Amino acid sequence: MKTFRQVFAVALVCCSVSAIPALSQIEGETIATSTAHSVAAIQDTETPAQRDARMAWWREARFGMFIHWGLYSIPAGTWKGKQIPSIGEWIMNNASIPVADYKALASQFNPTDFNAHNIVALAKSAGMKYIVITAKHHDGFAMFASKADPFNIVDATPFHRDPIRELAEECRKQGVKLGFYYSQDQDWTAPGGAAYKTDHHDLPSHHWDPAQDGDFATYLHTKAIPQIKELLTNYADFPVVIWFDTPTADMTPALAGEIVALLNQHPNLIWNNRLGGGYKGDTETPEQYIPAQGFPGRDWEACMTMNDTWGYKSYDTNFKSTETLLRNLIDIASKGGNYLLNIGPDSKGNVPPPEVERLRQVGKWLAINGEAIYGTKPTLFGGEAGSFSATEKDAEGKPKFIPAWNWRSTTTADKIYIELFAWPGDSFTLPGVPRTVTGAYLLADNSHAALKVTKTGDGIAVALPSHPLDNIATVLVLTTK
Ligand code: H79
Repeated sequence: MKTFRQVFAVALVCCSVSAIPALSQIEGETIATSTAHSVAAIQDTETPAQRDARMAWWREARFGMFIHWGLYSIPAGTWKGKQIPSIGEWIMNNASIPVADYKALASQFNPTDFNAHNIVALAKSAGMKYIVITAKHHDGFAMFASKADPFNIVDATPFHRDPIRELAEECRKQGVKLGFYYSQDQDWTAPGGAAYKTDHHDLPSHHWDPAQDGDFATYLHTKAIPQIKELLTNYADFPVVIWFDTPTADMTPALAGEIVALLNQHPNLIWNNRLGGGYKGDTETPEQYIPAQGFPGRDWEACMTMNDTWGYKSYDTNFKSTETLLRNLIDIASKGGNYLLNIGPDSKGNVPPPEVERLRQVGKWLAINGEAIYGTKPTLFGGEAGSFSATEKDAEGKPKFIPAWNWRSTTTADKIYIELFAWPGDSFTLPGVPRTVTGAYLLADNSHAALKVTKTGDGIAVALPSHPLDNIATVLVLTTK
């Protein structure tokens, strides 16, 4: 058995970040003294076993639905007759829309087609285990009932309903978990909220309307923190996740610490690495890309769009194929991560049909092959994901990773799953397997008919039928001991 010291040493290496507090130990007890943080976060003080328990459902889930929905679904990418480039939820910033003009959109927001039951059922039919919805994006509009600020969907629109409450109720009924995205730092309609127009996240705020000017700490104390409190306390079992975004230098360690003190009161909560103030949170959040090798030792979640926008844009029809979406899910699972895949409902509350169609198709595959994804561990191999180019460099000047798309692998205690993208012919060979293989079959074959396995030195060859059972990914199961 490993000693407590050994276990903890591993945990520290895994998240070797400056934010981790100095630790001293007395016989199995951890005393955390925060050096970098004035307020120690739960991640700084819990034991590895407590962390595993807190993260268990999230690690099992592997697939979640991101929902970007707000006032930006009304202009839907067009302002004053001009199509505004880039992501739809940024239209206020990208078109430099004055605060009063943007706020006036609220009086037109009446998404009477919104149906929480159908959205949660859609997530379920896609095989998604959790939902994260924009409770407030950078535009500052709260999609929930808020006493802290009147610019919210209940008080400022003819709709007068709280979709977050309706989703929470449906998620409870249908057994889906619910988390809230909250833009804690950028807020383009609140005085003092941050705004930036470049990807240099630590430049000072860049306001385009004097109505945005003000003191950041005052914004935080009068709007963001009170609203985070509302979100943490008004929805019974939820949120299970708080998803922060785009921290700037305005979010000092001391200000972030005030938010952390609130989060600490919810000991099962999971929150991401985008709070700011030096806090690392629970999860790495690669956005719109899948890291070559995941984040070994860290929990991580790739968030991605199905087309090229998060918030609805009427003319963005550049949808990825079901094949790409499904292979992304498998690729991510094989590297130990979660896939948070976005939908962007329109201003009436309808989910765009191409998104519904793709989610249903992914769900059909998962209904048959889900055991190769949910709760699995990363690949035991690694080379199958691709390799680093000897000549090509990436944007940072490092060797470029060239992905390969022949197969991926996921793992459980007694099985190795091989998700075959390209059908290898009449036999699949592995030069080395770090376990003893006791049998093989195709997951989508109802009878689980045994496939012939031949030993080849340290590896195996598995005899396959002539055609795949699924054109996107056929799962070969190796039973192991
Ligand atoms: O909520 C979604 C995005 O709105 C948000 N994060 C995801 C989950 C996000 N905020 N910033 N970014 C993503 C990346 C920033 C891109 C920027 Fe730009 C480049 C900001 C300014 C230059 C994109 C291009 C937005 C405006 C122009």
